[in-house]
Amino acid sequence: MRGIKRWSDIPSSEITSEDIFWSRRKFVQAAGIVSATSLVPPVIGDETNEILRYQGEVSFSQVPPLWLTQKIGVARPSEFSTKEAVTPYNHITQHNNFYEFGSDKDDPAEKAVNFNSDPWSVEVSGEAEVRGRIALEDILKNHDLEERIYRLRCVEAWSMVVPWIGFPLADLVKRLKPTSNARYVRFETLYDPKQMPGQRSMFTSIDYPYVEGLRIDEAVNELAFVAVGVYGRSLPPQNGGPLRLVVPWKYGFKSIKSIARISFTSKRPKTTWEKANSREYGFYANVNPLVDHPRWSQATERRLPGSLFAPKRTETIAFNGYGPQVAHLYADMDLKRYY
Ligand SMILES: Nc1nc2c(c(=O)[nH]1)N[C@H]1C(S)=C(S)[C@@H](COP(=O)(O)O)O[C@H]1N2
Ligand SMILES: [Mo]
Repeated sequence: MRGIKRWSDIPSSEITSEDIFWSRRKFVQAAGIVSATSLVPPVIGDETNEILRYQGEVSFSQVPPLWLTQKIGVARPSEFSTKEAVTPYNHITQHNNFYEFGSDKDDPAEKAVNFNSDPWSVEVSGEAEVRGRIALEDILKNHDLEERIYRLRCVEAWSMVVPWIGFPLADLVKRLKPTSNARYVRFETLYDPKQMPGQRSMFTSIDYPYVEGLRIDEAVNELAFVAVGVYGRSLPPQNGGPLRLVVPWKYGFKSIKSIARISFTSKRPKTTWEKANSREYGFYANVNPLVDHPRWSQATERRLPGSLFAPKRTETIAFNGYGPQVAHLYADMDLKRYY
């Protein structure tokens, strides 16, 4: 295991200590809270003790179970969080890719409002000592939750900064005890056409259930994360509630939502986007400004939110800026070939 590192990956020209202070403070004010702590600027470069919370109104037909709300409520900040300004809650929850609920960015928020994910369980199979169906509560009871503010870079060349709540994927993988034959972890999204209109559509461009996968060494990297919340709340269905993957150094499509199955395999799983178009989407999908998508450049990205008249275009960084933590995983690979 490598030691915990502090963040120093953000070009200092892009963010000032004042930005950090005002982004947190504006957030707290917008939420209508005036607490003593909100008036005290955090010591820059130090961890603040509070996680970001969205206090505005949200309405979903499903109220998260109390134990989950309580568990999320005691999440702690993480050293791995970026200090960049976070994307507002409304953008994170209303600009989504979740083809099971439609292919327009505003489809998931609209069509997943009634998604019922309680009770939820995950079926574990394959090359692991622990197999079978595990209830969400049993998955979570062994893990303390933390907030990880990560950049999310979509292959479509937009990006956001998201305050996820969850726990390291490595801790779950270790608990499931993969055998020595396990070289990959395969994830599958729920298949439930009654609840997911995209799975009933005749015009779908991808196969369901949605499948993703990681090499085991990628899966146990300290940055690979399982999210169950965002902005101090449980994860809304459009963001992949109740349980999703977050792999911040890879294009967003690797961060599979609403996981219902996990299996350990000796062979590389066939993943959804690679199956749909292997020339455009690879298994690795590491963020890489030097390898363009066949139909567009990956050298820059549009940071959300931005307006048509004032788009925030920034340079895309290799491994989405997480190179110090993950570049060693690909040291002997030709990343132009294994895109
Ligand atoms: N099951 C499933 N997972 C998915 C997707 C999807 O369509 N279905 N879209 C992916 C893509 S392309 C991106 S960019 C992210 C978006 O996550 P967000 O909506 O929480 O920002 O989810 C990923 N996970
Ligand atoms: Mo994406």
